[in-house]
Amino acid sequence: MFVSNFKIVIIGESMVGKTSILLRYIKGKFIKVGERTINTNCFKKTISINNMTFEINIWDTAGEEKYHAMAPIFYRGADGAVITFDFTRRETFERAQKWFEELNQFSENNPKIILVGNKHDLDNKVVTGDEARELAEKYKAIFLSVSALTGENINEIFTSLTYEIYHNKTKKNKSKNKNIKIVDENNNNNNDKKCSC
Ligand SMILES: Nc1nc2c(ncn2[C@@H]2O[C@H](COP(=O)(O)OP(=O)(O)OP(=O)(O)O)[C@@H](O)[C@H]2O)c(=O)[nH]1
Ligand SMILES: [Mg+2]
Repeated sequence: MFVSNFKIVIIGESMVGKTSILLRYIKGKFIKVGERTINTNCFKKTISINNMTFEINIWDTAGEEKYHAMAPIFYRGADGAVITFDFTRRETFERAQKWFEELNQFSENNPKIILVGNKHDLDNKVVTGDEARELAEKYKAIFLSVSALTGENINEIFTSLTYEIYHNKTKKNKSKNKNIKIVDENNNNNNDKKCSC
């Protein structure tokens, strides 16, 4: 049964790995990104939850500061957001707090937010999971450590967020849906569809 279209935006500082995360999710493998994002990329993916099908449109934004003025345009209508930082660059984590504030200020949908620490595969981490979790809790968000390189928790970003958006929209009591089953249709033919942004 077709239920809804959700818009999800991926935001965060330049080079934290936003495009790599999206490509890992859509293509199922790590693709070395040769260039910084200038225009927004948008991909469509289908996720099934029990008998319901959700189409998620994922918007990858440019992290470079010079494109920042455009950001609120992309927040518009977002049902969910992935705020990304790089475990090996502290300033990207400190900037994450500002992304939370900005989302609250500019997005009218009260989007569900997931905080993602990327490059968890690297040894030279300068941010701990505990402090990231604390920041996420402050904004009632989920936190996940991920790696676009190894694939760690990449599918979970989007399945968890879709699950949260669904509950946010239906306002159903979570306890009623304890047995909810999320099927990430990675192997079907829905991958790699460009959406209309
Ligand atoms: N070790 C490691 N490197 C990664 C990972 N994810 C991305 N990278 C590398 O980090 C660099 C930046 O990745 P991008 O995906 O282009 O970053 P971005 O956030 O999209 O950058 P902008 O488009 O400028 O906003 C690239 O060299 C990637 O190969 C990861 O999980 N682990
Ligand atoms: Mg990019």
